[in-house]
Amino acid sequence: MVTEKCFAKGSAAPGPVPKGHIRLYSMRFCPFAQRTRLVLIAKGIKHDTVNIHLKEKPDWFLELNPLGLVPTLETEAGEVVYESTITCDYLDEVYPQNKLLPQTPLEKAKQKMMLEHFSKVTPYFYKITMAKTNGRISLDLLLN
Ligand SMILES: N[C@@H](CCC(=O)N[C@@H](CS)C(=O)NCC(=O)O)C(=O)O
Repeated sequence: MVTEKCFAKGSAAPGPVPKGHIRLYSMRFCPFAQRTRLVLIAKGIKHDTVNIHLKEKPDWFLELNPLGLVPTLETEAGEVVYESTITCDYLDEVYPQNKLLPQTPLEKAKQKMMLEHFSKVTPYFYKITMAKTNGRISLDLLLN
């Protein structure tokens, strides 16, 4: 079994971002962080991952991102980027290999329209994972 360390309030900061890497602050079940993770992997970007306990956030994490949200990226130079779609755009621009995002205005617009469309699904993800209905997921739960 793989166990990943999770940083909670009071835990020591993870230290500087390793040379040649970028750091992803994440939470294992966060669908937004999954976007950033997919881009990091698809582009073969060297990175380390620091999982944050989102109910007990360390103070040093709130200093990096006052909104306290994951995904958050930190570069070797200490620059911070957050908001999942912005982190994906940033990674695609900074790391030129395996371009993922379209280059023409129309294709860019189409991509954004699709993202907008599929973003409506994300709240349902939470309803499913947070569901406690005797182990059953009812249709009501998905529709309300
Ligand atoms: N709009 C943000 C949403 C990110 C988000 O809501 N992440 C959740 C975890 S899935 C979070 O960090 N929650 C902590 C909190 O709300 O305090 C994005 O796309 O990055």
